[in-house]
Amino acid sequence: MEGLEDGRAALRKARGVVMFTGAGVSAESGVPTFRDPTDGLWSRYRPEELASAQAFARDPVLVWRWYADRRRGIRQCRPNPAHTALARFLLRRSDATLVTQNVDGLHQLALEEEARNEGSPPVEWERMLSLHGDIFRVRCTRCPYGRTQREPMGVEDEESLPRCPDCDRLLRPDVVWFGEVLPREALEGALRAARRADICLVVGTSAVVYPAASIPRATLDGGGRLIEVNPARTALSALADWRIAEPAGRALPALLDRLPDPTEP
Ligand code: BV8
Ligand code: ZN
Repeated sequence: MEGLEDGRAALRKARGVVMFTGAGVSAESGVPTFRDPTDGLWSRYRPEELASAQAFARDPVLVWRWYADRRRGIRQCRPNPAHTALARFLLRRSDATLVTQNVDGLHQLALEEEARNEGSPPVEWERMLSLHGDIFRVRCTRCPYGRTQREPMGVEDEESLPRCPDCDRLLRPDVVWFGEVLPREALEGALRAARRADICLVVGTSAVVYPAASIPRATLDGGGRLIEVNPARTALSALADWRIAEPAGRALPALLDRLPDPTEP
């Protein structure tokens, strides 16, 4: 696998590693990415046309049906070997931080499973950062109410739209829509870790959505280097020192497993 040995050597020497992931890391789990032409009802819309407060205000039933559909699909999905390899690396290396754009919760699931398998304490929240929220959380469009909501949602019409138990206003998916600001602590924590990192491992992202896509660039600005894992070229490929043009489920176990922890004596 081209780029693999050099990438492993760079990770072995690195002090500070940020792993930055997008939808491609969940592709082998069966979660559709944003830029794949999804089939059925949703191929008529671009995500930017549905994942926004304007779309929700205009047609909350359509937007909720899109999210209910995506949740139904994601609920059947399991972490794949890419999620597991990243979780093991994060648990083993206290100088590693995982920053994801994904809202599918598969990184968190893999981390919980690996921590249980290894009998290790859960990773501190500052090292597992979600920039765009969680598709299995809902929050009120007006008051502070919010909760995890994993059960299926049958949204067919106005009457079946989920409402806040405290103030009766509409509930919305607790994700960051286009035109909305990202959670400040997660974004600042991710940028801080990226600036200090020797390596940013960029996995399965087209790197076109900002400000998330500024994370790998912050590593470059801090004098660090990029490893990109993606079968296709992206906006970052020309800036990557190493590219592994393989699916993440195959590349990441080969790249990360059994790497010694340089911080151990
Ligand atoms: C904001 C949650 C403004 C919702 C998402 C400059 C600066 C700041 C903002 C902007 C800017 N320019 C433009 C903007 C606006 C906008 C933006 O970036 N637009 C883009 C389209 C140009 N940004 C925003 O609106 C952000 N907010 O800036 O607010 C503001 C500022 C101040 C004050 C107030 C407001 C908010 C953006 C967040 C949107 N929410 N998700 C939901 O999921 O429903 S974005 C969503 O799309 C994802 O989270 C992700 O970020 C993005 C999809 O990208 P990828 O994950 O990369 O997925 P994609 O399908 O594109 O690519 C998959 C890749 O995987 C491919 O390369 C493929 O080759 C590869 N792959 C496939 N299979 C595999 C694989 N790789 C490895 N293995 C495989 N097996
Ligand atoms: Zn409320």
